[in-house]
Amino acid sequence: MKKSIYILNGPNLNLLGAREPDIYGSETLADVERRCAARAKTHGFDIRFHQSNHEGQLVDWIHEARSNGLGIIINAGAFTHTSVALHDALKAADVPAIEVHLSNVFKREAFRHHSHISGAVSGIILGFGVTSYELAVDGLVEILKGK
Ligand code: CA2
Repeated sequence: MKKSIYILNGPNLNLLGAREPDIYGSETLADVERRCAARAKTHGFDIRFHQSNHEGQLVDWIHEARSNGLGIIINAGAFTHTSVALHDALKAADVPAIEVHLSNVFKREAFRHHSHISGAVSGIILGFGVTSYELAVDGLVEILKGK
């Protein structure tokens, strides 16, 4: 099986485009997937794109990426600010990971300023809306090509 870039999305990101367009924009998660697939394709890579509202499911996909993935792009949503389990899973992943956020969390509430996962990833991209994901694809590919 050809290895892919895993793109993982956490809680409530299935609502993208349906609410809070002033913060998150009007594109849907399906639009994000299409954009990421197209961007990865220009670099010769395939993606596996997932969303879950459940922490354990995200942990399971990170474990899966250890054997079937080239790298991980993760928008952990609110779990970013709470999850030691995601930190530990990313630390153990053995593949490079990029943390991504649509919004600039540092312009928002103080509880969004701390990330539990930043210390377990190679890079972080935030604040560019849906373009954050495309920039993360480019950044991850840079890391993969440098290996
Ligand atoms: O800016 C980001 O990408 C966030 O990871 C989004 C999370 C938030 O908890 C983080 O602090 C920053 C929230 C995702 C929820 O997405 C929604 C999208 C549309 C409508 C409602 C929620």
